[in-house]
Amino acid sequence: MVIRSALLNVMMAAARKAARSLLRDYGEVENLQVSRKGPADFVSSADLKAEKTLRAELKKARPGFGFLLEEGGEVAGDDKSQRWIIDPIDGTTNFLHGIPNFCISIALERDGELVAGVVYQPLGDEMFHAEKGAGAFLNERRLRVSARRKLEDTLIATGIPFHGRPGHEVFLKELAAVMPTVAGIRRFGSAALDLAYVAAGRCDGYWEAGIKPWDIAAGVVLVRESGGYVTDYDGGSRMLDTGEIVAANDHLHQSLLRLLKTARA
Ligand code: 2AM
Ligand code: CA
Repeated sequence: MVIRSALLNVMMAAARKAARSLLRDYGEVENLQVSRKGPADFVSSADLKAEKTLRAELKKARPGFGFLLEEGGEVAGDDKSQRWIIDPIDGTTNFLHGIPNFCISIALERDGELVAGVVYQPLGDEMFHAEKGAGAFLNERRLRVSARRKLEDTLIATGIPFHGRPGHEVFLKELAAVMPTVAGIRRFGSAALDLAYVAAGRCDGYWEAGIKPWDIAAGVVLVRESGGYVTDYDGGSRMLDTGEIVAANDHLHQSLLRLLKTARA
């Protein structure tokens, strides 16, 4: 039996509550695929509804904390030192297309440092959670990053820049550098879950640029607490500011970082 802190319990309960309406809406989205208008408007209302629930639940439990929300932006709290960083649906495009790889992501930042993270994938009922200094877990099971040492054996996740966004050419260079050296590359479409997969040893590494704080904040805690390394492209910890992130197990992080650097040179 894992003993969890009150803080993680609050975060997990909020995620489960928001997931209930999300799952109902996802069921509808699957039906809407065949309509010509498509489910886009429906999905944005599902997103807003989930965010509202998360905000209300967390506010009830910790009234003073501030928020950084994907939809609602920054909301200052009375307690300036702590804020929740929230993505109500990470993997929105998947959700919209009836693909089950999406999640709720909640992180807590205290004095500028990420101290707790929850990534909940409702369809698989996979609750990834971590608190600084207390380890990372998937449901009841303790997580550890993979032990693979050779790049040629590794499965690496990444994200591809979206339509209308910059960075397509740079991404292709990065891909050209990484692809021939690894066993395989995956593009799952949810940054938070990609990081959770690195924490769980399912993937050996992950990189992406142009990413937002709410996509990665919770996943960063998961990777660190499972013994992995997570940095920006310079090897520092300004991922939330730069929107660039490289995560991997302890053996591979430097090699992956080096490959990405050469690609950009
Ligand atoms: P989202 O689903 O919350 O938007 C995958 O590469 C990551 O990019 C996901 O975490 C996803 O988060 C984010 N993403 C998806 N569509 C996006 C868009 N149009 N603009 C910016 N980020 C996006
Ligand atoms: Ca997101």
